[in-house]
Amino acid sequence: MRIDVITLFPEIFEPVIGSSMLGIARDRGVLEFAAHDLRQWALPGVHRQVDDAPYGGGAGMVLRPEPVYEAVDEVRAADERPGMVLLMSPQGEPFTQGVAEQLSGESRLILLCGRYEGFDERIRALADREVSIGDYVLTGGELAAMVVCDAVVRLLPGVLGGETSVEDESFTTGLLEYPQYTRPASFRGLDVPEILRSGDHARIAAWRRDEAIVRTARRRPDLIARAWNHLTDHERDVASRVIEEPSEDE
Ligand code: JAH
Repeated sequence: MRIDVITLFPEIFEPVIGSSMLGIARDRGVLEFAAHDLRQWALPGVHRQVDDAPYGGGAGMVLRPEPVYEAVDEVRAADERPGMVLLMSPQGEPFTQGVAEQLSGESRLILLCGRYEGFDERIRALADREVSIGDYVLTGGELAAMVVCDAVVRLLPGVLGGETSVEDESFTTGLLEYPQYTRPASFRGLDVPEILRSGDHARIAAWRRDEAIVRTARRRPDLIARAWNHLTDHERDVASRVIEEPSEDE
């Protein structure tokens, strides 16, 4: 996959993309990554302007359309794959594991990161999708773009080294993960549940499924509602008992 990012802060991507799993993906040739400075396409003039005051008045500055359109044209032309254009924005569709899976099937992504108080509405027409990583305001789209890159690239074949783990992760199963333990068996009076040390793999699998349901029902009842049709009668029982449970502070 090739990912091009268009941003006023290209340098903040290098340490993130160069390390961790994204760096490994790049070294293995699974990922080609480039961050482009939007200033390259600034309006002619000493100020190298990319933003301007909003029509109609109001606080702050808005990203102008011309630099962004020229940037997308030129970046797009650098490769024969057209690329899906994504706009990072708090007004976008929620970025979920399902969206990450869809994007991981693309051969090229072009990510647009805004700054200032927002972008000229006409910039939206350039984007195939507008995505939000959550309901909070950032100072720009760059951190959101890095989150999207991380979630998408780790799904590419050859990045995680073929673990089955991707498939039974939270959000892939639609439930939160069950509790995990490693050595020591006892730590500061906190013990690993006996069943996990029993060697009884069938009982361990059943315990983990129940614990995943209990945890999800307590913390994210919205996910239980969504998974309801895929749960067994026993799992629905476990979830219902938790949902009926009086909460701690009542
Ligand atoms: C902030 C342009 N979903 C998180 C998110 C994404 C982008 C932005 N904020 C939050 C943002 C300022 C300018 C984009």
